[in-house]
Amino acid sequence: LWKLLCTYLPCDVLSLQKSIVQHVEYTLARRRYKRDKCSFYQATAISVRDRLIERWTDTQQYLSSKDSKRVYYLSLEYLLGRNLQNAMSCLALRNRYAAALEELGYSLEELTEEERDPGLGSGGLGRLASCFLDSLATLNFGAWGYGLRYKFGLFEQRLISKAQAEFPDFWLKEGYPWEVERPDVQYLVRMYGEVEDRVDPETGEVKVAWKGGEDVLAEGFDIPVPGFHTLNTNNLRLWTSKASCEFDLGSFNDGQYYAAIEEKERSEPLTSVLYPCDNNAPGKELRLRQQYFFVSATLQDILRRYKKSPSHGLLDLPNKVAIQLNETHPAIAIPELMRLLLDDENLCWQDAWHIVHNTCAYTNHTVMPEALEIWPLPLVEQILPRHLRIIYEINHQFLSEVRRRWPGDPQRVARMSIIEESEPKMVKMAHLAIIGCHKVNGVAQVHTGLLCKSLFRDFYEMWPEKFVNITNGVNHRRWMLQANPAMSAVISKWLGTHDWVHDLGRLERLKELSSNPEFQRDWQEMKRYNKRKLAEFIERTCDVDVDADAMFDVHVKRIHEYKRQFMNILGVAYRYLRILSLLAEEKFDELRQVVPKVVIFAGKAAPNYSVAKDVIKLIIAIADTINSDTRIGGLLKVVFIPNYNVSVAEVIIPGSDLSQHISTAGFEASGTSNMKFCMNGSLLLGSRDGANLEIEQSVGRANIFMFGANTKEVRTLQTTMQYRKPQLDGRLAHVTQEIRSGRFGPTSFDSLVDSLLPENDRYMVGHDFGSYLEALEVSDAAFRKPEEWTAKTIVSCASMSRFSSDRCIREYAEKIWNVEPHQFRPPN
Ligand code: DL6
Repeated sequence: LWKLLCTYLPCDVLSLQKSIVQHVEYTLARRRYKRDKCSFYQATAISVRDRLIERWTDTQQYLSSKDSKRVYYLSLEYLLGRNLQNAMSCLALRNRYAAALEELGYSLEELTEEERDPGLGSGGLGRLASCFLDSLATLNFGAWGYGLRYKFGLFEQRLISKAQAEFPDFWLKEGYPWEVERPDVQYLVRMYGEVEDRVDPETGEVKVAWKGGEDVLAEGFDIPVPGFHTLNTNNLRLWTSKASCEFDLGSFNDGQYYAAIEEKERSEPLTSVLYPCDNNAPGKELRLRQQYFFVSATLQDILRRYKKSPSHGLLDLPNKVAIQLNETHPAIAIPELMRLLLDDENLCWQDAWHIVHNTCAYTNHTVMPEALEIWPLPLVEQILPRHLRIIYEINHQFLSEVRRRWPGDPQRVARMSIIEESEPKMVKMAHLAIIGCHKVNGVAQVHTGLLCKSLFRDFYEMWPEKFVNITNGVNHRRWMLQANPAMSAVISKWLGTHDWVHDLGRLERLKELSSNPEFQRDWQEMKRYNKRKLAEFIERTCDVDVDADAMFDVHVKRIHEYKRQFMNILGVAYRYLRILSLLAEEKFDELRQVVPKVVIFAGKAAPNYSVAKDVIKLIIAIADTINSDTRIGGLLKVVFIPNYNVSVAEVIIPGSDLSQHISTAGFEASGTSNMKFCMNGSLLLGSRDGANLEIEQSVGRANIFMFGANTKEVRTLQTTMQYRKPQLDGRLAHVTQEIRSGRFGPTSFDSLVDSLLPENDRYMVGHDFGSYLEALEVSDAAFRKPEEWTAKTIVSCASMSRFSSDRCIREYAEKIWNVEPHQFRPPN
């Protein structure tokens, strides 16, 4: 009987249909004959989830039986994207589900649209975490992600009165069929209260007790993370906060109904909302509480699982567990793990420190000072009094070592301390993470170089072997196979195999074909098809009609001064003014040379970031003027697509010809959409920053348009500009004058325009503007030669193997985690 029961669910078309219809009727209790896309999407998702769950439980069982080392990825953010097609492809059931649904009267595509993106992250850091989970599963690593189940994800952006307006994103409104609630996985997390020294009467040893305060309950929700064409299925566990007891029965019995539910009210907001900042630390008390709540529940869970095995001694933890901290957001894990080992497990300081240090590693994703987390010491003391004591002790021991290594260098001691001696004193989370972890990594070569040479230089001098670079990567299965089926079909047809899906290096063979006219024809048709889809999407979302034969020039990412969407729109305004002057001067030969262009922007600005919101307003104002100017015909259109998220990116990226990644050098740690665009046959126009530089090495200088100052030049310019103000580029001066004079609507955008004055221009827009326009001209000239352009896009795509998250994960496994993939096979 058990043998019979242990076989996996049937996956023929009829069985899939039965399972979908049964879930509509029995799980959702809806009418199976009623046409209802939402129910059928949910039932299909649950049917797929059933098939994931059996692999998932088997994987976990296998890992426990083999006692394999596990990786735990701790991230306050994930941007998972839609799961339906991804899960079906992983199970190799996409075609069968599509056929099953077709006969039931639904297309897989229309049901896909029913799924809401869980926006549990604000930008590149969260999307990277999701790519990592996918690659970890596909490469057969036993790994879990941990995060928070925010009730409201990243806000929904709408454009109202020509500006960004924010609306809450209640992504759980219809339920989330991919998750499984775990009421049996609950932990208490304490905050506030006091610490007290207690002398053990028998040993005379002083122990610290943390008393009082408030308890919040953490409950786990699990989402299976399937690997592609492998049985290995990992887990993403997201915590939600609950009151530690539903009702205070004492108050309830006293007739104080409201007092009884007060605690419930106080505890639940903890995981209500994601802070929408990207490269900016919000510095709010609730955020610190979220971080600690997340870390404490996660570490309790990891330790509980670890201790389940009778053979495990705690000192062996680093051999069985690797914990990766995604940025400093979970850095409070260092003192929390110390606390659990010292106070709950009664280990001595040296043993506890050995375990923490050898288990944890930290990834840095930014060098921007405003994004580096520091917490007021009095706040840490109030919320986490026990942890502050531990931090003091870590700092004390660390600074003693610094003093031994560099006697008579008090400045160095002050620079390296975890505590900043300001008013109030601050706790520097990055220092805590570096000291507490055995490895620290940056996310692109130039970024890691900056960490070692400037931001963390003192630490690098002390422990050079601690610092490593692991350049970011993206999951090409989502960003090519899923997002761009037309391109995937062309690639597989010409390579005669699908094996590139497992090994992106196989694309190299496309380079030899890059000038083959028939291959080029297929490639161009594929691109036109994707551009038409994008044009329809633009029509639907922006009500602007665009020509799919124009060059689609795309700039999509969070709106931030350093990402320089401002410079892009100034360049667009310049192009518009130039077309007008060619028209006025009747220079028809030159006009014929102008490449028709659709400039596409998308991205969210943090709600309290007024400069970024002004940039959106300026883009919309300029777009309105240009799009309604009938004189320029189809030569230029500008659109701002609202509510950028993973699903919108999956439509935009395959439909692009050119993509812009134009941050000020030294500010963008890596960027990851640059990789996705190249993978989708789009050429990159980029500054000398982040992963752009490594992409340039891979695709070759002829296949990328680079411009502007490099990191070293930016640094020199920033100092020299303080006393030598350069002249504003004449073209830039002209554009800004036109903006101020009302050419693009009544708003003069004074503060934005003033930011271009040399003394204000932190992001070097003025300095780089000239070379930026030149790079645009070079890209226009290349686009005028379709065969050459197509060959470049093919070579660019074929050179992307380094930027797969598979490569990245293998590097983490080898350089940081010291783990091997496992060999899980199906049960017989
Ligand atoms: O590493 C992922 C991603 C990089 O690609 C971006 O360049 C970088 O800006 C982003 N960093 C953050 C930092 N957030 N904080 N703190 O989002 O990481």
